[in-house]
Amino acid sequence: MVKIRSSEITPEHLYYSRRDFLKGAGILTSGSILLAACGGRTTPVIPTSEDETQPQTNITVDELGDPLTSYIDVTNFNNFYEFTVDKTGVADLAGNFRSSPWQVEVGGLVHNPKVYDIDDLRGFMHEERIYRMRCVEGWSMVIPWNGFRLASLLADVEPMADAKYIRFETLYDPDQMPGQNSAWYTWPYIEGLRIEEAMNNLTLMATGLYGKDLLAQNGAPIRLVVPWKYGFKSIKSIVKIDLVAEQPTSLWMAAAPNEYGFYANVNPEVPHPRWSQATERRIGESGRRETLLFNGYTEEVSSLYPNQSPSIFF
Ligand SMILES: Nc1nc2c(c(=O)[nH]1)N[C@H]1C(S)=C(S)[C@@H](COP(=O)(O)O)O[C@H]1N2
Ligand SMILES: [Mo]
Repeated sequence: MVKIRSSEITPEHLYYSRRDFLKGAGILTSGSILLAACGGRTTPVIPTSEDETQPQTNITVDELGDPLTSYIDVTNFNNFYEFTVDKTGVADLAGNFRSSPWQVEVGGLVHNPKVYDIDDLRGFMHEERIYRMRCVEGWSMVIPWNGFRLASLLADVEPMADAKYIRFETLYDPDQMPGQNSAWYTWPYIEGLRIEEAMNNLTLMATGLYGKDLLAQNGAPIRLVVPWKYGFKSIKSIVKIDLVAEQPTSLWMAAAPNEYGFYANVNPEVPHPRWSQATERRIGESGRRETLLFNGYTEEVSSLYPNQSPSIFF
């Protein structure tokens, strides 16, 4: 059950640069600006039925001993702006989302471009991975994902030598995703990784959680999970993956270039321009926890960033 006060959460979208504000204000009434600014407010979620098909996992804690976040919370407290900026309203609005049939087109600078049916992707070796997820807003969860390594998919398409980055794209379908009518953002949602980050053992393409197929609110049928970076990098409901030579511009970089950079590696000592990142609220717990460098995955990822320059924390 999510019990969390709005004062503990800092919505990602609250303020914009003057340029973006003017762009939005030309289209929206002042009333809707106010509404958007309240979008991060949260109310307790009441499960609608006892019949939540029981999630399956034998694991109860992560490698640090932190308990898993409940299935109810993982599936009812979400950031998915294609539906709504209200975290407790995503599950309901995503209820009729069609995640099948689904294809993922993988191309760009590869020798072997392919269009995968989602069932083809189920053929990649699936594993269970328990990861902490730290949202840039200052809340976090521990989630048992099911998925396969992005490295396996990349090996299948054979990146060319000049492929330096990967660009991911979410479905664009405003009829199903009403939030995509919002003029505040440049849809579709885009994210990117450096190729070495994509190849890292931790980088997962998730198709399920708690042993069940992903629900729409968590990014069905397939999403990225990059646990050492802020949650917004873990793009949902992916339809297109391109290997590219230049660093992609993400939706968040375009929306608020002073606030969200390309790397977004978790670091408690580097505040967001509008709030501290030193602590976080673990959903389901009271009080706050200290945020860990690289979200606790330093050992696994530090070789990616040999000189730890400040730019990798923005
Ligand atoms: N396409 C898309 N992917 C997205 C988002 C989004 O709004 N759209 N939100 C991101 C943010 S800010 C977070 S914290 C995580 C939340 O994932 P969850 O709802 O499955 O916990 O998804 C990320 N992926
Ligand atoms: Mo987030």
